[in-house]
Formats: sequence, structure tokens, C-alpha cells
Amino acid sequence: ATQTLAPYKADFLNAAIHGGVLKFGSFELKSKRISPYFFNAGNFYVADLLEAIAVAFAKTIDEAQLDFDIVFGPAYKGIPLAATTTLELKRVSAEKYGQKSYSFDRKETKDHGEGGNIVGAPLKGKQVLIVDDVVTAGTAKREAIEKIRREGGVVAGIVVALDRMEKLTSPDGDETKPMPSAIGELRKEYGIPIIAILTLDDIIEGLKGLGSEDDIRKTEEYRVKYKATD
Ligand code: OMP
Repeated sequence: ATQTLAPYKADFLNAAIHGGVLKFGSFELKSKRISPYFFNAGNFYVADLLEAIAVAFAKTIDEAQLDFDIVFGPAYKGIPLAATTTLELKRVSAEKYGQKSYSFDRKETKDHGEGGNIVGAPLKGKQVLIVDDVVTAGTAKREAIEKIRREGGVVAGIVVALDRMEKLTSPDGDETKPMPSAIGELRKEYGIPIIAILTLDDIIEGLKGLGSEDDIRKTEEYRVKYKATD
């Protein structure tokens, strides 16, 4: 399939590759799978790159027409994403987004001063949109959802920079078995929209012309091995 990427996705992919956020080589994931590529959102610390990711998140959120009050970034990597995306959304449309807020969680409970587990907009009774880096198994997203619910917020959806499109590991550990996707299970379990700026399919598509033959081949092989059935 020769589907060309939307310009803002291609721009984002370009920025991620040139900024060293998307790397090729051999990386062990949290899941222990060995991946030929790795996306490190912690490397978005140069102003141009920070702008590129905020623009891509804002565009993705605006196009999906998601209804929300607060952009929530799980600590730590989600924090600058939430703040910059909220600001960029206002640039997209001050009318639609000028009154939106952002917030994030503390990793440790603060018991002095103002206290509480949330910094930024209080979540109680609000529609909360989670922004985060990568979905592989979805464990980190589950934790964020539970945290928001404990604070009385309603999770309106999740937007991530990258959906790796990976299947869950079969209960018997056999990685050759077809399995549904981590992201699909999250969608079903919580009944919320989960969208990504880029998917693994987008990366492979966008890499043609950008990446080395060897990186593309290895990434395609990885996709065959770990892609989910849905
Ligand atoms: P879960 O999908 O909730 O398991 O979270 C995936 C996490 O893995 C991310 O939040 C990262 O900490 C890390 N990760 C990346 O950052 N980039 C990748 O390309 C792959 C992973 C990963 O280990 O799967």
C-alpha cells in the first residue's frame, strides 16, 4: 500500500529522526522484546523539536475533534507535552482552546503546602485528555487512567506520539501466536478514543526515502513478528 503521510505527520517524523528522538539499532523494550527502533520522547528538549511535537499533538487533537477541558500529561515525560500542547492548541484556535487547561500528577504525594497529587487544573468533574509518548503494552496508560478517576476526572481520550501497533504477549509467553493489540484492548476496556500522531505503519511508510534499506527491512520484519491482529 502506498499511502503517503499527511504533511504534518511527515514533518513530525522528519523532526523525530533528525532530532535523534527516533533511533534505529537494537533496543530492549519494557516488554523484553528486542526492537530495531526506539522512540525516546525524553529527547524533545531542543526548542525546534519541542515545537514540532506540540504542533503535531495539537493538530492531531484538533482533527479528531475531541471534547475535553484539560490536557493531562503523566509525570515525567508527559509534563512538557501537556503544557506545550495546550499552548499550541490555543494557537490553532483561541476561540476553541483559549480556555482549556493542563495538569499533571506528582510521582510522590505532597503532604505540606497546598498538598495533593495533581499540579495544574483540578480534575474533579472535568473531561480529561491524556497526552503521552508511546503505547506498547498500555500499562502506563492504565495507571494514568486510574489516577485521573481517583481524582474525580472523566477520561475523555488518550493521544500518544507513537502507536507501536504491537500485539499483547500470549499468556503462555508464545510470541508466535496471533494476539489483539494493546491499544485495542485499552479502547474496549475503557470505551475511550485512543489516537496516535504516528503508527508503526506510518514510520515504515515515511522511512522510504529517509531511512537506510537495512533499518527499513529490520523494522518491517519486526512488524511482521509483533503486529496485532486488529
Ligand atoms: P506501555 O505501553 O504502557 O507499556 O508504555 C510504553 C513505555 O515504554 C513508554 O512510556 C516508554 O517508557 C517505553 N518505550 C519508549 O519510550 N519508546 C519505545 O519506542 C518503546 C518503549 C517500550 O519500552 O515499549
